[in-house]
Amino acid sequence: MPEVNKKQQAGTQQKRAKQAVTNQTGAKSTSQGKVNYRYNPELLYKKWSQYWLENKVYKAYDFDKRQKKYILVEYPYPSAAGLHMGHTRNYAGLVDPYVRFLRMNNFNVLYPMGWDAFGLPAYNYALKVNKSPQEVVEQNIENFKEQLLRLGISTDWDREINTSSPEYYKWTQWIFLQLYNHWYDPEFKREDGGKGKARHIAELPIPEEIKKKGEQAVKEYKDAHRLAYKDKIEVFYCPSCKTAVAREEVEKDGTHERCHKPVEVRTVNQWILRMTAYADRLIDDLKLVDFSESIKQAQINWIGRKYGAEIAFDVVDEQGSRIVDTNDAPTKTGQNKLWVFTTRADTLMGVTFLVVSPSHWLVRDYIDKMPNKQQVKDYVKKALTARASRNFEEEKEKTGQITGLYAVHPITGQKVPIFVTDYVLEDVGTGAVMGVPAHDQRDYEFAKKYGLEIKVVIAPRQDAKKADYTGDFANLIKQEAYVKPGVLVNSGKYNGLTTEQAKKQIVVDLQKQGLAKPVKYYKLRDWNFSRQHYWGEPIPIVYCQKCGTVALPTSQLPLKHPKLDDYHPMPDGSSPILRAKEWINTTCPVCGGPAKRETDVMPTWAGSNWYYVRYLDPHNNERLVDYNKAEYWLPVDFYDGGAEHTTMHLLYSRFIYKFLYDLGVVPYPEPYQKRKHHGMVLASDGKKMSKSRGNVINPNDVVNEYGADAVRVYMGFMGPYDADIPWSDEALRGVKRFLDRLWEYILNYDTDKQVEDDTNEQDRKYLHKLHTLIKKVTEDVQALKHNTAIAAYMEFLNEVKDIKPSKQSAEILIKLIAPYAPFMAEELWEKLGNKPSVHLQEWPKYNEKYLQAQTVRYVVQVNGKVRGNIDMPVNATKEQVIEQAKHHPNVEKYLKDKEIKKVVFVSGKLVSFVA
Ligand code: ANZ
Ligand code: ZN
Repeated sequence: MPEVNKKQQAGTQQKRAKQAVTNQTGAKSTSQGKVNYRYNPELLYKKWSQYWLENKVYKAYDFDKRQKKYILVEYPYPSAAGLHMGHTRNYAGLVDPYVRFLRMNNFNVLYPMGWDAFGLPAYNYALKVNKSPQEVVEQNIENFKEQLLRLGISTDWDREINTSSPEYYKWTQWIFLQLYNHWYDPEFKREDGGKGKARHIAELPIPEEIKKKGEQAVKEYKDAHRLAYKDKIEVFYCPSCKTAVAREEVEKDGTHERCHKPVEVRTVNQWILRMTAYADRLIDDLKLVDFSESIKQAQINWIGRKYGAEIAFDVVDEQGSRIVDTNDAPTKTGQNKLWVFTTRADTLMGVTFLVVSPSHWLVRDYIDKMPNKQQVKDYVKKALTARASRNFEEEKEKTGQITGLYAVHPITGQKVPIFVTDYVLEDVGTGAVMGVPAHDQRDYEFAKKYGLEIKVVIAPRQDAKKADYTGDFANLIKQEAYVKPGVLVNSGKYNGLTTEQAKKQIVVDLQKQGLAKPVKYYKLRDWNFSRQHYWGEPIPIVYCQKCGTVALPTSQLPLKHPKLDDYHPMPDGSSPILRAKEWINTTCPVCGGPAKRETDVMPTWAGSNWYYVRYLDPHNNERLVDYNKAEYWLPVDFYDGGAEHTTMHLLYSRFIYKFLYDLGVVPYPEPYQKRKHHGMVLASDGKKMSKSRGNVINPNDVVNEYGADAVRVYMGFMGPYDADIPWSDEALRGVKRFLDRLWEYILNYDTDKQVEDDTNEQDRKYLHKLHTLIKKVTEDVQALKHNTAIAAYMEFLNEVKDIKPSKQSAEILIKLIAPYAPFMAEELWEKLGNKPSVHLQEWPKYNEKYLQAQTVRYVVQVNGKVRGNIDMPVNATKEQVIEQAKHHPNVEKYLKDKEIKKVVFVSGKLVSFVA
C-alpha cells in the first residue's frame, strides 16, 4: 500500500478543501441581504474527516484513567459490492451515535473497525476478475474504508485490522497450534473456582496399557485427545463451491448458504476443533453476561445438553457367533461392542431391534460379514446422497435395510436384528440407537413398516398395578408410541419402578458389568475446521514420512500462502493450493527429512473468532495481545451484531475466547458483557433488499445526494434499534429538511445574547424546552432509542423556530446533534467561533430547575365569555393572577367602565369576572 503518497495527497486535498469550504460554506449575503447558510456535505466531509484522522480525535487510550467503554460492532466482510445499507445503519446510524455520546460523557471509548477478509466470496470474485485474492481484498478494503470515512464513523483507525494480512493471521495460526498442543481436562479445578481446563499435551496422562503398546500407540492416544485433531468424518460438501461446508452453512432446504446450490455428504479426513469440551462452560457461563433471554436460549438449545447413557450390545451372526471380537477394537473408543446412546435407559427391556447410521463403523468395517451385504451397500449409497438434499426439519418416511446381523440384549441375552437407517445420525451420540417401538415414535413407525415386535414396558401406574405389571398393554398404543413417563412393566425385576428410578437403576446395574455408562450428550458437535480452497489461513501442519503429523514451530509463523499463476480449483474440484508443488514439499521441522504441507485452510470464522482481542494490541509482533491491555479493555461492554450470528460466530468466538482464557492469554471468563441485535433495513416494498429483486438502495448514492449527516440521522430516526424497517425516500428527505432548518436556526442565533435570562418570561420558557430536550436526548441515546431522541429534537425545533437562541443555547443544540450529524455539528461549532472538536466537548447537562413546566395557562372570562388567555408562573398567587388577568388588553376592554361584582378563581385554570 502506497501509504506515504496517499497521505501527501490527502494533505493537499485537505488544504484545497479548506479553502473551498471557507469560500462556499461560509455565510453568504444574498442581494436581499438574507443569509444563505446552506451547507455542502461533500466539502464538510473532506474538511472534517481529514481533521479527525490527523488529530486522532477518536483515539482510544490504553490505560487511561477515565472509565473505559469497549463498543464493538461485527466487522464487515469487505465485498466487491461495497458497503450495504445494513452496514450503514448499524455502524453509522445506530452504534456510532452511542459511541460519540459516551465519548462526550467522558468515557475512554474504543470503537474499532477491521476487515473479515478471508473466505469464499473474495476468492470467487478474484476468479471472476482474474486477479489474486490478495489484490481483490486490498482493493475492496480501500473502498470500504473510504465509504466508512464518508459516513463519519468515529473509529480509532490506528487499530484497523485485516484478518487476511500475515501480521494478523500469524496469530490465528498460533491459536490453531495451541489447540493442537493442548487437550482438555474436564476435572481440572481452575483458580477461578470453575472446573475444566485446557492443558498442554505433554501433561496428558497416558494409560499403562497404551504405554505398553509402544510409541506409536502413545502418539495415537495423544492425537485422539488434542483440541485440534484430524478425523474421518462425514461432511457436507458443496460441489459448486468445491469445498466442505459446516452444517451451519447448509440451509434448511439442503443448499449451501453462499451459492444456494445443493450440498452432498462426503466422508473425508478433516481438521476438527474439540468444541464440545467447552460445551458445559458455554452454557453455564451465560449467567455471567447480559444477553437477552432469547439469545441465551438459542445458544443453550444449539448446544443441546442432555443427560443419558450409553449401553453396550454384542454383535453376532445368525448362529450367535461374535462378529466384532475383542482384539479387533474398531471404534474410536477402542470398544469391541456396539454402544448405543439413549436418554431412556428405562425402556431397555422394550428393545426389539437396533439401528445404526449409514456411516457407522459397523457398516464401514463389517459389511463383508453381513448376509445382506449388497442391499446394505445400495441402501447406504442412496441414503448418503439423499441426506444432504433433504429438509432437516421435514418429516419423511422412515426407511432402513436389515443387515442380517444381530445384537445381543445385555440383560435378556435375546438376539434382535440390526438395521441400517438414515434416521440415525452419524454424528449424534454413538450413531447407533436401540429401537424401542412402544415408546419412541420414530422407532414405532419403523417397526410398523418392517413388521417388528412392539413391546410395551412403560405404563401409567394405575393400569400397571391392576395388571400386576405384566400383560401386553397393547391398548396403550393405538396409532402412536406411548412416550409419557410411567412405571415399568414386563421388565422383570424392574417392574414397578418409575421411569426416573429405572433410568438410574438399569444403568447402575449394567455399569457393574462394564455394559453401560452414564453420559452427558450434546447436540453440539465438534467443529469441522478444514476447508479445501485457497483463501483461508493455511493450517500450519506438515506430514513427515518419518515423524507423521508435525506442527510447525511458532517461529515459522506466519505460514503464508503460495503464490499461484492460476487460482482456479483443480479440474477435480480440489484446492488450487495443490498446484504449488514447491510450497507443499518442505522439510520436517523435527527431523529435517522430506515432508508435505497440509493443503487445507481454515474457515472464515477462524479470523472472526478473536478479532476483537487483536484490536487491543493490533501491532504486537511478540504476542497475540498484551495481557495488561486485554485486562484494561476487556470484556467488550457492548457488542452489536446480526441475529443470524447468535449460534455460529457468537458461540465459536466464546469457545475460542475460553480456550485463550485457559492459556492465560486473556483475563475474565467471558468476552462480551452485553449483546444486542440490530434490525435490518428492508427495501421500500418491505422485502429484503436483494440484487435479484432490484430493490437495493446503495449507500453511496444517498450519501452523495443527501450527505452523510442526513443519512445517519435518518437511519437512527427510521425506527427502533432492533426493528426491521422499510426504506423511505420521503422520510430521508424530511430528515434532510430538518437538518437544513437546524443549520439555519443555529447560525441565526441571537448574537447579542450570551445566555438566556431566566428571570425573563420568554427566556424561561425557552430554557424549559431546551432542558427538557437535553434530558430526553440524553436518556434516549443511553437507552439506544435514537428514533425518539431525534423525534424530540424535531419537535423542539418546530416549537422554537421563531425564537432565536442565545449563543450558549445554540452551542448546546450543536452538542445534542453531534452524535447523529457529526460533520454538520463540527462545522457549526467552528462557525460559532469555537475550536474543534465538538466531539470532544462535554455533553450538556440539564438543569432540574428548568424541567418543571414554568407557567400555567389561565383562561380569562368576562360574564361567561372567554376574552383571553394569560400565562402565569406556576407559583403565582391568586392575587397576582387576578391582577394580571385584569390587565389583559382584551379583558380590559370588556371590563372598562364596569364594576367587578365577583371573581371566580380556579387554581391553574380559570379566572372569571362577573361585572
Ligand atoms: C431409546 C429410546 C427409547 C429413546 C425411547 C427415546 C425414547 P432426545 O430424546 O430427542 O433427547 N438417538 C440416539 N442417538 C441418535 C442418533 N444418532 N440419531 C437419531 N436418534 C438418536 O434424543 C435422544 C434419543 O434419540 C435417544 O434415546 C435415542 O433414542 C435417539 F422410548 O433411545 B432413545
Ligand atoms: Zn519428520
